[in-house]
Amino acid sequence: MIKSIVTRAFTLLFIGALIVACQEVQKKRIEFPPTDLAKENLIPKPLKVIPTNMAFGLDRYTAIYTTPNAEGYSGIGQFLADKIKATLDLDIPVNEKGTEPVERIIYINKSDSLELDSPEAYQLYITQDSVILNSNTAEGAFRGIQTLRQLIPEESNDTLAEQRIWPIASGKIIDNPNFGFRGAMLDVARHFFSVEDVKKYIDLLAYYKINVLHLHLTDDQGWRIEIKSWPKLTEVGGSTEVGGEAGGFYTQEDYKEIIAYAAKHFMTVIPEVDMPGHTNAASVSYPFLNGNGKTPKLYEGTQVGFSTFDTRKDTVYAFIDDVVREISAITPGPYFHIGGDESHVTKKNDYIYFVEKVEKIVQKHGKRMIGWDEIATANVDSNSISQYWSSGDNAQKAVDRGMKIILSPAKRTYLDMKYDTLTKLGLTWAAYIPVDSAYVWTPEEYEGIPMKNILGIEAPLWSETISNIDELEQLAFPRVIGYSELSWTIKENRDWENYKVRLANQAPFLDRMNVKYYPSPLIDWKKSKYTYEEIKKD
Ligand code: TNX
Repeated sequence: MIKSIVTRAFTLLFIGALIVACQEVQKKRIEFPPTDLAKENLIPKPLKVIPTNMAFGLDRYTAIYTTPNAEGYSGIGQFLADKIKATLDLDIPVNEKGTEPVERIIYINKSDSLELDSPEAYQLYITQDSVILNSNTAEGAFRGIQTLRQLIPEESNDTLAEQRIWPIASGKIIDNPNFGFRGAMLDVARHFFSVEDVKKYIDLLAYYKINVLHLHLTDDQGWRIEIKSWPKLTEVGGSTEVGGEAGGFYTQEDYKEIIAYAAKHFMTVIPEVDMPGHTNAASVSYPFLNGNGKTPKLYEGTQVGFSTFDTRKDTVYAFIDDVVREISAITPGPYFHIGGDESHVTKKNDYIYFVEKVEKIVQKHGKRMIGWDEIATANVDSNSISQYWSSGDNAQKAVDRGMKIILSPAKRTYLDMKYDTLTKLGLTWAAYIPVDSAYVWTPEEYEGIPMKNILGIEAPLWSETISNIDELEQLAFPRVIGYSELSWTIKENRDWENYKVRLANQAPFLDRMNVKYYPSPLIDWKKSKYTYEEIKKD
């Protein structure tokens, strides 16, 4: 109580000081031509945008201040300053006096407003002299910072002042996500992707407020995470990949580096160890695991559904216990994904027995189990989560069990599906998914799954046909940007015609980040280094 009064008093004092400071700088204010906050190309579109048709001038007389002693806030201020430095080559001091006098302030404020009713909610007030970002949590502040980054123009407006100045449209933004789970999955098993590749993907996803990265760490073609108690998994099982290249794996230190990088971007990592099918790489490493009656050999093809663990051996569960324990110990997020898809050579009863046993192991290690939609055929806990990829029947079973569902319908969200008949990379088994059909559907009303069962949306990128970051980007971008909006923005605020223009305007950002996005002919790209014609010629 007393603490809260003291906090409030300090906040009020600070705001008071801010108002005085703002009055001081009134005289130095620079007038810009009218800018309309409502016309900015924000993705995902915020809940409410109220323009006031003026602008805040970001320049070298700007400083960032964050609420003192609020955990995570100064780091977020620094994150913003680093991005401004990298993009605009502008040094903005954070919570300290810089070399220049301060005329305008970006204030990142931890509030305790009841209006901000979810952890990721934030409000942004932009006036001519200050930007005030309010959030109750560091996570909310981080999401708000992404909005602010998107509002900073790529080009400065130098005609009005002696120094370079970047006008930010004024007004108020009130924002809050529709779904708290907004994910992307990367298959590092079919082809391995380096820590640096994953970090770049995190950078890009975070800019669009995606907050979950699901890593598909094991499959028939490769085991990609070091397990100290079972070293052959990576020595043998990590040595190949689709097409016969050398494969690779993350040491536990590498994995921790990814986790830390994701955490800095307020992103939860979900590790997946796919079983009892998709386990050829594990069984080659330790043949006692194998349950399909054949001698396992390293596999570099792309077929699915031929492998299975032996589900009736205690030693198999002792092995799984070690794997889940070691990975859980270095995974701060609440989830562990057990795969469970396409176990075509596991007998039905064995599959059910397996999933129920592994669920207990996952829970024993303090994690909440996620599995592909087939897991709902077993008698799993209502606290476990089903990831819908293909079967409406399985989704219904999950609903009947009171489970939450992650929506990843293959024909809508699979980033590895080709855009159209001209796309070289990707598969077609579920659908062609052009940029519009990726966006124009309603997850809130998908196949009768009640809204209360939907945890969120995730876009999986399987890697049978992609082997480097450029190819990854070509399949993921621009579609993954659309999934960010589908999961953050409420239905009433989504509209293809409007989205299409905002997407076209992402080109300068994507180009600057050196993202080899697919320049879909459906979009009138603002400025694109890679033309549709070039891709067609490939
Ligand atoms: C199906 S989706 C799979 C993956 C493949 C993918 C290719 C799912 C749970 N299993 O093993 O990589 O199709 O699109």
